[in-house]
Amino acid sequence: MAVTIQSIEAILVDIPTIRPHKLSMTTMGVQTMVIVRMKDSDGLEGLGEATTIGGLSYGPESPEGIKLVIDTYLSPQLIGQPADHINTLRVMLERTTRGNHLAKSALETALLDLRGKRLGCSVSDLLGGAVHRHLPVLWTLASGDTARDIEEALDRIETGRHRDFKLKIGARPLMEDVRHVAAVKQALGAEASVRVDVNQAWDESTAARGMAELQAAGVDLVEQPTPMKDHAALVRLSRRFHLPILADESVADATDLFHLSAAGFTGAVAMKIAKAGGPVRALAQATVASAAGLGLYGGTLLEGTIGTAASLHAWSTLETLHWGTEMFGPLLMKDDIVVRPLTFRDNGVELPDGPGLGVEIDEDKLAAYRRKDL
Ligand code: MUC
Ligand code: MG
Repeated sequence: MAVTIQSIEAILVDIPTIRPHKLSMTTMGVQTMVIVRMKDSDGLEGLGEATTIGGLSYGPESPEGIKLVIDTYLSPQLIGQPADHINTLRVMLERTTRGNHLAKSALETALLDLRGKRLGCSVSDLLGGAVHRHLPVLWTLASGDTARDIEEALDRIETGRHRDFKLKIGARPLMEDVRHVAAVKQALGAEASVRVDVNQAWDESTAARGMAELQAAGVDLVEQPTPMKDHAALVRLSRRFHLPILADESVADATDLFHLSAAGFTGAVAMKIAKAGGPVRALAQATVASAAGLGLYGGTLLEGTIGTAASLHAWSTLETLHWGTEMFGPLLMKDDIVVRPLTFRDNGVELPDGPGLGVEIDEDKLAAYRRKDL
């Protein structure tokens, strides 16, 4: 008899960050994870996770909304269905429920974890097999203070934790941001790659000036300088400067990327399992990027260990990640809810061993950090 989905629980978990994380749209002091626990009729459990950044400041899905959508709309469709039919279940949810990609990503992750555990293989095996078992990981500097950012970066370089850095800018006046970035780049030297993420904060003319200044300061990559829907601005900027652009909010899935590329965009794309609605559709974006000659980057919505592991299993199946990854989410949080945290070393992270995601919940930690009133 087919193994069916028996129960799905969506749990809100709040963990403070190690320091305030300042982005152009908000400052985070805590990260909220929606942890999905999906049980099948044999009692096996699959884990999934959805996060966003600063409640609703990043996009239209909030942690509380994700839990509500899973509990009220998505779980009732999945309960009783064969747990192994992952593609069929994805198609079904796409037909019945628009958007809600973060919630769908958490559920697809749990289905993949469950299937991997059943077959005794890892999620990357389910996706065709890992090409790499160690993936590069950068660190995001976002304390809001230049001296503190430099100190933090030098510590990460010295300990072999990270060698590449992404600076969050866009909240301050342009030239203040440029001076901040130039000072960090100068302090870190030629060996360290310094990139910036503007999170849509600039209009096109500010972006043009900013890119000229950042190019001169030795920055390697500018992420999402202009508003997500303004594809034309991204195309024009990418053709005007040799400093490459990383498209993030503008490209949720393969279709977005196809349109951006067909319009003449050159540069790279930040894949995120959350934006795409799960690991499988995130990898479809990689196929479009490769065909279009765009660079690949493994992106995060600052997930904890479960969502980070799911992303790593997906990115590990790709031959080349031109700009590496930013899968540092667990390191931004003060604590973890898993038994064995990921191993970060040599400017990167190890792909966890299976079965499934290779991640196990620490029940005491989960009980301590789960939100009590929901
Ligand atoms: C984003 O916009 O890229 C990734 C790293 C970080 O600090 O924020 C995220 C989201
Ligand atoms: Mg970004």
